[in-house]
Amino acid sequence: MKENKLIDWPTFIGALSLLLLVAVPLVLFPDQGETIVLAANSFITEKFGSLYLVLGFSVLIFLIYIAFSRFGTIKLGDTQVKPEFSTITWAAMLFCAGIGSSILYWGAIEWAYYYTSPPFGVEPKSKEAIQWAATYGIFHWGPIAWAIYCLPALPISYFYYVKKKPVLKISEACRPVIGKLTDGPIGKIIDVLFMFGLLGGAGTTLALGAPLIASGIQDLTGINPSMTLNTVILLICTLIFAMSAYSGLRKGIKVLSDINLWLASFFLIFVFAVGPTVFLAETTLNSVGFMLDHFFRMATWTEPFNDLGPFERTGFPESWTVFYWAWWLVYAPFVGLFVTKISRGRTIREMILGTLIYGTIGCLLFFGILGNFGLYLELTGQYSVTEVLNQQGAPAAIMGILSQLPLSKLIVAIFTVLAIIFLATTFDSSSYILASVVQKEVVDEPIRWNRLFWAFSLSILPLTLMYIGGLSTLQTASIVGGFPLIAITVLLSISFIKSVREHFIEEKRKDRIKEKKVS
Ligand code: NM2
Repeated sequence: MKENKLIDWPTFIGALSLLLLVAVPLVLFPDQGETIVLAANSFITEKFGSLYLVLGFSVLIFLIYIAFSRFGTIKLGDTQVKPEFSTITWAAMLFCAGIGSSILYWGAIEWAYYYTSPPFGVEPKSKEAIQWAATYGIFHWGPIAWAIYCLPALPISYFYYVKKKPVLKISEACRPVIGKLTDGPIGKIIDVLFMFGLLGGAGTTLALGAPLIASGIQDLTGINPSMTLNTVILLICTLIFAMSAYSGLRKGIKVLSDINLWLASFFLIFVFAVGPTVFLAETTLNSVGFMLDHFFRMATWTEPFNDLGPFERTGFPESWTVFYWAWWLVYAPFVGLFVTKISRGRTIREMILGTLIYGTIGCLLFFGILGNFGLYLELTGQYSVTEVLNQQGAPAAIMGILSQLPLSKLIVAIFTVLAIIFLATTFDSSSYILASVVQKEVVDEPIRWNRLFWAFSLSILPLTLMYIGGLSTLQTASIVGGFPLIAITVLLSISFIKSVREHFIEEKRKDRIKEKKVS
């Protein structure tokens, strides 16, 4: 078949084998599997935790430098081209591309984990713990996180618009550094590792999202959550996406994303208006200041010593900051490909500052409104979120928070629909990218069976992870998947710097020739 010739089989088989190599033993030997997964988690986070922190922090500094240097003035597209989308639409699309159902989950509940197990040796549930609880989430979904998202967009968009070379593969964006190796095994390994990372990151997302939806369904219908229900939910989300992809209705997903944006905005405005508005506004603003005050401290906290005794650790930085940076990292090249597509006509500076600012503000709204509402319930004693969290788990606690709102059934329904659409769009965008990477060439869209294949493959890891269970297990998928991405991110940065330097040398040379001609 002609279609099959388009498939880049070594990458296809490489990524699939790696996926099965991880998933199959875990299903066959779940008990040993759990031990191995947790060992892998602590090995990477304890031995290399600092590396993730250094990377996150450096990426932010690097981006700010690029934005304000002459490189920031490079325009993505020809000089006369105007930005394709208005800034608001651009910001909304950017946010939707990078953020999925996880913000519903963590936005609502992250504070509760910090409140009961705070950082810096702070007394649990103390006044100080409240401050950190309301702040740390915003930090983990803040400027460093969005900087990690933005970095791959630099080389990719530069090649796409300025050099006019469409980049659909991450290996291609590394070409200025690795040269001809891009076309050999090294290039393929880069792509396979990127795919593996994305499968891991999506694994974490889907394994968190499915039980959340199950809990919403339980609230609405009384059906008890179970592994079967989780599996059905993942299948339904795949099917929603598959139907629109199969019928060629690209618009289907676009419509879903729009509905999501409206529903999410309505939801947040509703909670803000009928909830404790002043408390929400004050706590959010206060947390922004608190975060800025402690930004460097949080960005570099490795917990080398604390009150527990020498070499005793709470594991806070590993369980949270390192996990988060890894999780953003695995999605970053994929977001980079998307941001590139929507950024025609903008300058690199606009792209960087837009991502950092709008991304951070978007997350701030979710955490500030949804998270602080839960905190309010806890502090006033109206509803003990932490108790439910301890006894029944996070999804039940989240639904419990929502049930404290007026029209609670409607709100739970909206929330559950939001989570379902978010998951369906995660399947859509991730399978699009996975399928594109394993093709030699993409005409219009990746081949249909190829997309569907990756959409279904995306469920393999979350199903395995949910089967084993435990938050650390889910986190491990991103942490392990994200590890090779550290090196790839460094490669991408060097690649960008190298190309834009050459760009300016070339411009100067052209100017000199022009000057000579004039004189
Ligand atoms: N990030 C933003 O599940 C999702 O929301 C996708 C998750 C990396 C934490 C992205």
